[in-house]
Amino acid sequence: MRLYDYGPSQNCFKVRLLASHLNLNLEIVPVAIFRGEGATPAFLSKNPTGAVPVLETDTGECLAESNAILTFLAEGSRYLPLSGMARACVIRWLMFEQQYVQPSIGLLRYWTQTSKLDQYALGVPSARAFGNRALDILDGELGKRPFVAGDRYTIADMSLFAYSHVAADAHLDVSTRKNLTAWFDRVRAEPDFKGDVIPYSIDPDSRRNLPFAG
Ligand SMILES: N[C@@H](CCC(=O)N[C@@H](CS)C(=O)NCC(=O)O)C(=O)O
Repeated sequence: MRLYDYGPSQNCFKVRLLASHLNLNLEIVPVAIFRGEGATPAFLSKNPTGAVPVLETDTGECLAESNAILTFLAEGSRYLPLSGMARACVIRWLMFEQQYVQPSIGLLRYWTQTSKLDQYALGVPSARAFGNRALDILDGELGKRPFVAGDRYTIADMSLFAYSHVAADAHLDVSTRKNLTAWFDRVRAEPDFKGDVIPYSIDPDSRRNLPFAG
C-alpha cells in the first residue's frame, strides 16, 4: 500500500504513527503540495480536495481523510474496538479532532511556521481561542481516564496526539495542562511508537500559498 504524504503534515503523521504500531510497511510517495502537486488532475482523481494524506491500496482504491485512513488500517487490530459503544467512542473523538483540534491548532501551527500569521490575522484570535478550548477539554477528559476513549490506547489517541503535542509550535502553552502532558508521555511509551515531527522549514516552498487555500 502507498501513502501520499507531505512530511510536515501532522495529518500524515497520524498515519505514519499507526503504520509503525502495526509494523506495516507503507510505500511513502511525497506530494509537494506547495508546488501544486496536489492540484494535478492525476492527484485530484485520487482525492478531489487535493489534500494529503491519501492511502492507495494494492488494488488501486484510494482513501482520503486521515481519520478514515486510521479506521481502515486499524480494523481488526487492538487499536480499534470491533463494535458497540467502545467503537462509537473512538469515532466520537476522531470527529472531535477534526472539528476542534485540526482547524485550530493545525491551522495556527501552519500559519506560524510558514510566516502567514499576518496574512491570516483576522482568523488568528478565534483559532487561538478555539485551540485553547480544545486543549482544556482534552486536559479535563484525560483527568478521568488514561486514554481518550477509555482504558486502552486507540486510533483516537493517535489522531489527537498528532496536533495537540505540537501545540507549542502554534504558540499555545500545554505545560500547565498536566493531564494532557502526562498523556503525551503515556502515548510515547506505547510499543513501536514513532513520533518524528518535521517542521515546515524543511520545505522552502511552504511560504507559498496552497492552491486551494483562502
Ligand atoms: N481533513 C483532512 C485534512 C487534510 C489536509 O488539510 N491536508 C493538508 C496537509 S496537513 C493538505 O494537503 N493541504 C493541501 C491543500 O489543501 O491544498 C484530513 O484529516 O486528512
